[in-house]
Amino acid sequence: MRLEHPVLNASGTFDAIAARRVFGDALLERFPFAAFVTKTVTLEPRQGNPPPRLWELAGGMINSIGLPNKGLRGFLASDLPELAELPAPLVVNVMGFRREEVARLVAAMDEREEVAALELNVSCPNVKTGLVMGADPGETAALLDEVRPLTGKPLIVKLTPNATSPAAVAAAAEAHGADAVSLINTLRGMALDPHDRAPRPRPWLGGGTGGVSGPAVRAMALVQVREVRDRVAIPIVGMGGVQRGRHVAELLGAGAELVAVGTESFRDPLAGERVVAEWRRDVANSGISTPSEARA
Ligand code: RRO
Repeated sequence: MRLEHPVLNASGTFDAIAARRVFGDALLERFPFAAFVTKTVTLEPRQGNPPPRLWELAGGMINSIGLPNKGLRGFLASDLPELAELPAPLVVNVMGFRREEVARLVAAMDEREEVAALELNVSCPNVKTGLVMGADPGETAALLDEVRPLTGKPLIVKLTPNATSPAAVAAAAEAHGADAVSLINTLRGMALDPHDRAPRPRPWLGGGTGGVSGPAVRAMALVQVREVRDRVAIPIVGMGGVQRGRHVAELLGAGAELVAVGTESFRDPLAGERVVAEWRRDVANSGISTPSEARA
């Protein structure tokens, strides 16, 4: 895939279909991202976790969304035709609770020419079994052994920061056929209900615990991208707390080829466009023009 610049959206943080309703065709004329990554699609439709689903922190937020989505059939029937109109390659993020579910999702997406690439979400912190496949190198290898033969499209494995060694999981993904890895997903965290005065206040989030994102996690993203870069040769999509063009340069410098904007789009829906403009201006001022030059 050839992309116009290195900035994508992080899965689940920019709803292009809703944005199109609000901004109309202006969204297509000024589409901020070099490729568009969908919110996670599962085999069956899901309601998601009970509310509240968000907690705002000084340095970002905690989410416990719980993968609400229309399921594979609903995605193919109603979301995919709309997403195919975006002027950027489409990356579909998929997650299964068992390997066979991921395999069915990958096989179905392989048949659709509108889908440019797949991101395997083995790192959702908000469902009980979601983490297992991505927390263990052996499980990640077994997943890739099952799904790699099913598609020739690029496969990106989205890594969890909640594993003992994300770099070991990345190495297993690479050895078993992944084309790229993306990181970081959110870090497990929790907030307590501020209205609950009991000695042991209840959690605020309906799902109990959640995933921390935003500027608070940027330093963790940087070190994990660097450690993964030291272990694998495949491209890395780096993300975690990107708010400005400067942060794109930092993740490229840590070893990423592409960078995603996530939580900042909740605060500023035009963040993608702004971050790209800032990064382009910094590049023009510095004379650096490629990610590999930025790393040198
Ligand atoms: O939907 C979610 O709760 C969610 C997902 Br799938 C994910 O991968 N990461 C996250 O922080 N939340």
